Amino acid sequence: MVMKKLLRNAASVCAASLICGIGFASAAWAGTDGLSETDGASVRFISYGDKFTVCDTKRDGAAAYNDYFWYDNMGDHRDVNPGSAGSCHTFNHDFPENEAVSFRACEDQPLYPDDCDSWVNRIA
Ligand SMILES: [Ca+2]
Repeated sequence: MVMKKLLRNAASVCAASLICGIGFASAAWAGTDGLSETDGASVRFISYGDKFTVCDTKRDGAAAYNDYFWYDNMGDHRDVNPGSAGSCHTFNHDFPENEAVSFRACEDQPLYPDDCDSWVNRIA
């Protein structure tokens, strides 16, 4: 968490000057971004800030959600897009630095098993 704050500060210094180049690049954190998509839902993970953006991509009456876990021993968690088709909602988290995060885009099917993509594994 502290490291991310430092990097955010470093990024804003970089934005304001041209001096940062190599120093900032070598200090880059190890987080990796990712995308999971299924018919009717998409989830994008941005490791910088630990954000999930959950989009409902189909007008079918089924809600889109992000099914995710990380190693907090609390099992699966859900970020449910509260909007309707065409909407996206971003959820902010604060995972430990360099923690493995697994997630998948899902569609909440009232009458059938939920339609989920396969798991995507990334680094927070
Ligand atoms: Ca939908």
